[in-house]
Amino acid sequence: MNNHIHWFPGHIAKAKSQLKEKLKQVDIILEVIDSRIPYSSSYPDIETLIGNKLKIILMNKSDLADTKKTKIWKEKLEKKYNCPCILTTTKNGKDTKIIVDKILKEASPVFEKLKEKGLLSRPIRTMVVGMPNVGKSSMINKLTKTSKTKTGAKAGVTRIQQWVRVNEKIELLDTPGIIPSTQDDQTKIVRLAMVNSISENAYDNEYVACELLKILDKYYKKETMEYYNLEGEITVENIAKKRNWIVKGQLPDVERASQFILTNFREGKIGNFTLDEPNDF
Ligand SMILES: Nc1nc2c(ncn2[C@@H]2O[C@H](COP(=O)(O)OP(=O)(O)OP(=O)(O)O)[C@@H](O)[C@H]2O)c(=O)[nH]1
Ligand SMILES: [Mg+2]
Repeated sequence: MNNHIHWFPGHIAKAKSQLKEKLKQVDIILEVIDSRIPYSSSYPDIETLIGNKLKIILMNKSDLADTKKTKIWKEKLEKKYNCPCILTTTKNGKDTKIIVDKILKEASPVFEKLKEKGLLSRPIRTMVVGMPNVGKSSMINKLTKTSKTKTGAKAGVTRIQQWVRVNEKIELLDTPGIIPSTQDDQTKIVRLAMVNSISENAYDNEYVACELLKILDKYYKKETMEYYNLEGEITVENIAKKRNWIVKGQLPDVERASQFILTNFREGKIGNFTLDEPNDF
């Protein structure tokens, strides 16, 4: 079977051109990435897209990631992009003050300049960008303490750009998740599929579940063996057999098991795991 994954729907192509148009109006970029795949969910060559705009990285879904590796990734990203990086989760509202303060601090030089020129002060305009499903809209709802933007557990929920106000000092622009149009780095795309950042129509569940199990076997063997109560190898077949999921011909129901494994991982049921190994990048 050809397992090459390619997903670049029309709404993403449109979102990218709209993002470039809006760039002139914004002072600072919040790039939201998924802490479980900090490398694979960072938009490659983001500078080409956003130019030299100020940037803050939010390593979101940190509640689902491996705390030790998250810390290493934070330092790596701060060094690489020369910008602040904040660990966040939208599961509580604890991070909102830190984010708001950081936006005010980072954007203050822009406003000092405007004041010097005698221009009227206006709210800081912040554009929230990132790959699909990383939690951009959820983060905006936390920051505004509302449900103004639509969220959902699949890729491509936000289809339009939308301005919302945090307070009299900050405005946020929610944007649809974007991915590059060329997807030569298949390791990256498969990892995006693992965390549900690309449409499930674009890949084969069994293939993605098998690739996920290879990573779990390498770095999180004990937790995975325990969660699935396995004695033998960590494979989709063995997980199906263990649960007595058998189809015609006494074969293990690999499709059912694959979906189950992906859901368990995405919900953090097996454990808090990071798939991009900091030392590999
Ligand atoms: N565990 C956990 N789940 C989160 C977090 N942030 C968002 N989610 C969940 O992730 C899913 C996607 O969230 P959205 O806010 O819709 O993501 P988005 O980046 O706006 O997605 P698109 O609009 O499709 O690009 C939802 O099911 C959220 O509940 C987080 O910090 N931790
Ligand atoms: Mg959204």
